[in-house]
Amino acid sequence: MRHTLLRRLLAAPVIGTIAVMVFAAPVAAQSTTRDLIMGVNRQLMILAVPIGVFMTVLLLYTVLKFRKREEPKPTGENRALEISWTVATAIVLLFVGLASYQVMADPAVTAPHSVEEVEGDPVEVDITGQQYLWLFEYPEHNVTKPRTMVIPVNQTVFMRIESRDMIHAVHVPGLALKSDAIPGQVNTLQTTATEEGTYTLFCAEYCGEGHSQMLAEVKVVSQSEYQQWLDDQKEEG
Ligand SMILES: [Cu+2]
Repeated sequence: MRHTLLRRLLAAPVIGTIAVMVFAAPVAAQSTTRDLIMGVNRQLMILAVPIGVFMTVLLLYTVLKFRKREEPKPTGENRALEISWTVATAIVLLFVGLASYQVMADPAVTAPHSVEEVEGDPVEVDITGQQYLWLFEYPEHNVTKPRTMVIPVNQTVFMRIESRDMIHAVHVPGLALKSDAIPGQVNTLQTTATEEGTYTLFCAEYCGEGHSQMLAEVKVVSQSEYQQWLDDQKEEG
């Protein structure tokens, strides 16, 4: 009877794993950065949910099964058990470490310091934060625009981020980009947007009374629209 109960309880982690795999199924990401981060998040969830469910079930089972024992006896040494939980923990930590390291070492997550280290032909954008707006400069084309950054889809974009006054932070959740903007220091971001659309850039570091209005738009457009936009800017300038 009890064994049937135990077996039923142990089915929970299996059901949990299946549920996570169904609900955390890969969805089309909007940038290579987002794809990497969501991917490792999914992997870790598939690992963490069954372990969490298994531990909870084990705890409940132990509490229920032994609740009536009046004279509890301490557990003696059990070397096999101790070795197995040490090894199991080491394997879990190794998996978490390797999975995270692979993502963190990717240039789309930890960008190189200079554009020379970027493969291919990246679009360069210098992003400057100031109370309370964002400026986007395209140094290769001599174009500077406030409040709107236009980038081509499926091409690497390399961004240098700086501030003129306070500490600000670039945050584009839709593309999974985030970096501090610090006076006197250049931080970098690199990504390839893979889906056209308009994404909001938020300032993610409280920088004064206009902080909540310190927004910008990131427009991901086709290659031809991007060229057209650049030409228009040059004519205007
Ligand atoms: Cu700000």
